[in-house]
Amino acid sequence: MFNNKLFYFGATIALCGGLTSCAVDACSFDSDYKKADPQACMIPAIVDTGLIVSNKRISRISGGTLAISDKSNLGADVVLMQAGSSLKLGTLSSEDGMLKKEVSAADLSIFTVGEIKLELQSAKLKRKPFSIRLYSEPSFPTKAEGIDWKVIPTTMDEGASGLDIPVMIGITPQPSIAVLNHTKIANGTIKQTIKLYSATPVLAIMSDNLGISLGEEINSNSYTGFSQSKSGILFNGFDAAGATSSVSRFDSFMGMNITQGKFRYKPHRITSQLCSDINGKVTGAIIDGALSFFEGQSLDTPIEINHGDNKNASIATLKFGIGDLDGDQYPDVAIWHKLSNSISVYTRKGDILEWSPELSTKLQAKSASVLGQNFPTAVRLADIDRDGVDDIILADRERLIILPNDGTGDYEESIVISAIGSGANALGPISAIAIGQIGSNPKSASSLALVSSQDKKIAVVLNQSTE
Ligand SMILES: [Ca+2]
Ligand SMILES: [Ca+2]
Repeated sequence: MFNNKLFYFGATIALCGGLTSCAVDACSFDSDYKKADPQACMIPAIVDTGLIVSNKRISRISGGTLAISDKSNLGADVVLMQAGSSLKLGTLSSEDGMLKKEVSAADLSIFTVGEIKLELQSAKLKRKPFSIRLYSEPSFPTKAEGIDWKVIPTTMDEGASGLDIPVMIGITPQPSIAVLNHTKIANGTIKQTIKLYSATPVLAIMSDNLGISLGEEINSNSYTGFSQSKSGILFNGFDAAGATSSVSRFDSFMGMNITQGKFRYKPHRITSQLCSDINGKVTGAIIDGALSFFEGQSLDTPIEINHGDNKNASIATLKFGIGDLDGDQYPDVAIWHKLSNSISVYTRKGDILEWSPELSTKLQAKSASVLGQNFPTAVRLADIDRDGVDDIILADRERLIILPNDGTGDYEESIVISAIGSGANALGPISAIAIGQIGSNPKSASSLALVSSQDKKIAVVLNQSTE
């Protein structure tokens, strides 16, 4: 065979020898070359484009359209599958291998939100199933007079010379909403108070301010910061009767220097933000102005961070969120970069957190375009549409912005709520966001609790999406 090729190659060159111009065609190298049969000389034009699916997400509430194409699998059946349930969408055209199918919410009712597989059956060429995410879009009331959300003005603490300033907010598993307030008192120092608002039923909190006094708080549980539990964000508390080493980890908040009871808050480190993923595997904190990440929910074991070729990286960032953005069950980190006003993603590679170009490129562009000239005041990650991967939730002055994530680094849509409330009932610039389940409906999707430090108000925004 090899000799054959050489022979034909040699013959062609020889024939060309005396001419001024001579094309050596590709067939010259083929042992099956037959001058009498030019058709046989053509290189087979099979270009396998693979299985192409138009979108990676489809709404469980409103359905959508899926366009599927596979030129190598004409006539194959297209089936959606999830844990024993399957739905045949149709058959790829025997002419062009395409199928366009409108899928209704009723069609999708056999599936639950999360990952489903799109498979080809009776296919000539075997394909890896294509992963689609079924989501349930959040549904927020848009009118201020809507009964499901309300702005709550925070109250003045007894003995304080200044107003309470809410700085952090969390949703506890009970569920209730916890707000960390800073209050200036007479001698000029800052003390930490905590108010808990019962959230069941939500309307009840609006009229009853269930503030807990500082004394009560110290005698039972004290809270030092925010972390997250399986049910949402909560203050990371410690029991006053059984102090653990974790107490000294959160030396001070926002410049506080306080000594209370037998616990000493050391002033040498200022932790202004604290947040972990929902399972407590990674914690991020801004300590003395620098962002650091740690193993677990303590601040003992730092995780090295590698910015790689991320041109947007800046260490001066003050906003970040932790969650699972690619669905591998391991927490990823989203960091806002001040220089480019964009957000990028870092994933765990062994012992370090490494910049992920795959998960960052489109998000950097999307976040920069949606933010425009405004810097975000809060960045959080949570699965607001329950498709199994966390979404990016941002505040940018009065705006609440949700960037639904498809798990592969693409962010096609964005949900922008231009303001929470209006007139006297407006929340004002949002300074902190908490996401978790609120309300009595266990099927309800995650809701939002928002703080405006500037306006000294908090707001509860119920997500009414129940699939
Ligand atoms: Ca992950
Ligand atoms: Ca999601």
